[in-house]
Amino acid sequence: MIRDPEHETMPRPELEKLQLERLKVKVREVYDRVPFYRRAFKEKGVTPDDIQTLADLTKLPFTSKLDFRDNYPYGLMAVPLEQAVRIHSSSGTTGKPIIVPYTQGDVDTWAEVMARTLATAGTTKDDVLQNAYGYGLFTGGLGFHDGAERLGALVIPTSSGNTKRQILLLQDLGTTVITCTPSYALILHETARDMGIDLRDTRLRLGVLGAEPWSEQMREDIEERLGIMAINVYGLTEVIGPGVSVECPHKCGMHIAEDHFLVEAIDPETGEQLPYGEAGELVVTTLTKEAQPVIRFRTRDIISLNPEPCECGRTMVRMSRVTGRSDDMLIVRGVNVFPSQIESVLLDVEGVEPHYLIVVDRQHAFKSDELEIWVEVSEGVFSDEMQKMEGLEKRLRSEMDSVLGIAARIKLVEPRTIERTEGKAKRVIDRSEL
Ligand code: DLL
Repeated sequence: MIRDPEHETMPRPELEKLQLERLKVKVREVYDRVPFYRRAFKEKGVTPDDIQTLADLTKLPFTSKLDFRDNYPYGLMAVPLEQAVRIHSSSGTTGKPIIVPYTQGDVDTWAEVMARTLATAGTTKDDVLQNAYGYGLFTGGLGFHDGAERLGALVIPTSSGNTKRQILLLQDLGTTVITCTPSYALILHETARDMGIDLRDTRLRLGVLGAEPWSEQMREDIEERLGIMAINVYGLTEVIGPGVSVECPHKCGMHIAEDHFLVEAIDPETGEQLPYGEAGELVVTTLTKEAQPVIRFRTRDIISLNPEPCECGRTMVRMSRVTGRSDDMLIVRGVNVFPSQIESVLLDVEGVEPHYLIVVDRQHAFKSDELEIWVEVSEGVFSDEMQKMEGLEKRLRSEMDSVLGIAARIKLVEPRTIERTEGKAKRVIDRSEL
């Protein structure tokens, strides 16, 4: 359902006009109120008056995670602290957490954006939505909670973890929509199976899954195991949390809430803006955030943008699945490869479970001659004769080589030996952590 047709199906020229109006206001606001931005603008020799068209965006400086660290905790705020009503946070890459304050206006906007996000994914007010994203500083829990309530769905705020109880509630309360990370969806399936429950026999029909990278193959696995449609949802703490983009049931890219977020794809090396269709780093400028607007935030997420109208009628630009983060790219004998590509190849092979670990030697800064991949094999295969295991190992090695061009050492492990995590899965691990 299109919850907000006025914005979601707005003709592009009108949408761009709205974006420009909002951009001008935000740029002026941060310049006047946030010393960090004023300084950064001055260094680039740009003032708010230079922003006359959307193309002028490229004149503005980028913001990065490091700027959050340097201005920790409140240095990027554009309103007095008394106007903030909530804080969310995520772990930074360099010690200090990322802090994001929200005004009441921000909380309201976000709830509306999330209601729209859930509606786009196919949720209605008649759904029973079990929210298994973690509640707390993480944006997943409260973000989905507020959006689902705004939509009028019945929310079960289980948070993540306590999986047996989740299954019990899911069955007894007639959950129709589950919201959690893709890896937690698999844990739900595994735990249900242990309890003798087939999730395909429950009322569960839809999963709105995100917060971590996952492949198309992983989607197929989840849809099959849980008997649901699995929809991809994307967002990040620095710009709001979940709600930046989401797929509609056509599953052909995530619609960006462009009336709130102005997006670009850039070349991560040069910072140059890329044309539609080319893979690059997603950069987001918030158009409506009050407490802590961000200008040209470099997400590190690699995506491509598609402006073609979608069959669903929405005119908003779609972004592809995140294929990797510019900082988690592995280099194996000079070949660049993202963990998600490895996942795609693994899960295409029969007899393999969607649980794996990529073991790297960080001493060599992600550069190695050979990669080690641990992967769980299915029950049937594991109990079978040695020969089958060897065949599988060989097959995986040759697929890695022929599809990705990398040499990988494959270690087949027993089902359920790789550690499960209830939030975001950790797929790449340093040898020293083993
Ligand atoms: O993960 C917000 C969120 C919550 C999104 C619930 C979706 C659902 P952070 O913890 O700040 O925020 O992590 C943001 O997670 O830059 C991506 O690298 C990654 N990420 C988020 N969604 C996806 C997705 C939340 N659908 C970082 N696919 C982002 C791939 C994703 N990566």
